[in-house]
Amino acid sequence: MQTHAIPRYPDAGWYDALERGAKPALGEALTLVEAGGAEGRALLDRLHPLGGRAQIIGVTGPPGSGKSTLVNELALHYAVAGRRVAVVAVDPSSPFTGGAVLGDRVRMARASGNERVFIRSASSRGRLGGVARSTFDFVRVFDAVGYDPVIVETVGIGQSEVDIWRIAHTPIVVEAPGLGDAVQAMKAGVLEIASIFCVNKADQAGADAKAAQLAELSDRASAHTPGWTIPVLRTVAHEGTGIVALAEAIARHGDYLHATGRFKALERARAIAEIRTGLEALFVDAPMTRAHRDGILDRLADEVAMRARGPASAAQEIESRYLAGRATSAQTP
Ligand SMILES: Nc1nc2c(ncn2[C@@H]2O[C@H](COP(=O)(O)OP(=O)(O)OP(=O)(O)O)[C@@H](O)[C@H]2O)c(=O)[nH]1
Ligand SMILES: [Mg+2]
Repeated sequence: MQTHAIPRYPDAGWYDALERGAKPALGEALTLVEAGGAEGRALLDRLHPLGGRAQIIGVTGPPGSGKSTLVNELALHYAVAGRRVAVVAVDPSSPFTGGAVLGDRVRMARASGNERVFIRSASSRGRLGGVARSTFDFVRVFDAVGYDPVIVETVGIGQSEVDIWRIAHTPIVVEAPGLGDAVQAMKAGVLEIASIFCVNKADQAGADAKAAQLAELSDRASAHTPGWTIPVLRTVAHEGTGIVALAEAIARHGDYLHATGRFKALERARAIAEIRTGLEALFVDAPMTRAHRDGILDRLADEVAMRARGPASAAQEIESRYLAGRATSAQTP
């Protein structure tokens, strides 16, 4: 086999390697878009026309229900079938304290060693709003360079995770016996948009009760999805049991989305969410990050917490320091 030097960004050879989905170029591309600079944005726009084919699978559920283990098995299933599959593991840790998904690295070790699987975690890396934007952007890159499906794993409890969840074509809720409360999750709006329910840890006591609970929710939720009955599946992720049936249900759901035109409708909804995220990046995340860097956020936080001024006035100060020029030019056509 001939050996070539690894093409460098931004040579033409690098783009070719990226568009073929080559791992080194892909890793660099993700780092570039994650940095959020002009180069990353230009790259995303360049890749944009290539995308729109991948089925995006969202996997959410309470902590410890076995999502990462399940995603690992699912990714291997697709890899064995000859597909290239990407996993985005969303780390919802605080933007300024950082965090790691060490457990996930262990749980997904098997799949990450496979040449057809690319796993990347999205964390906020010190920037507010970074998780949602990184996740959107990573999914777009993977889709553009031929990874299909793209699986996004996120803990489904907070509001921001629900937002990330909305980019999925096929949202799957993973519950486990004795863990989490389906009704509680429903309050967070997660179950309302599920396409597939999965009772993982079906080897444990209480699986029947959990399945019965989800079947009841499926009856109610399926009323909102004409033509699609939300299946309640059982898996034992660490043994790989039930993975084939899960993959079949995901494929059927993909067919349903295309046949009913819902795939296109979801793409449009995602476009709006991405435009919003882009605006938030410009008008919220960027000034907050700069204020943090300049020490102004700290001072304002103290002043507001000590009741020396109101939060609106603090927001006003950040606006006039970092956005005033922008606002004026935005208002002038
Ligand atoms: N008995 C049993 N254990 C399982 C099963 N699936 C996963 N586990 C175990 O459950 C634990 C949690 O699994 P994870 O895959 O990390 O769960 P998770 O939902 O990704 O957890 P977070 O990412 O922290 O929210 C691990 O120790 C797994 O080995 C299963 O089907 N049965
Ligand atoms: Mg996990």
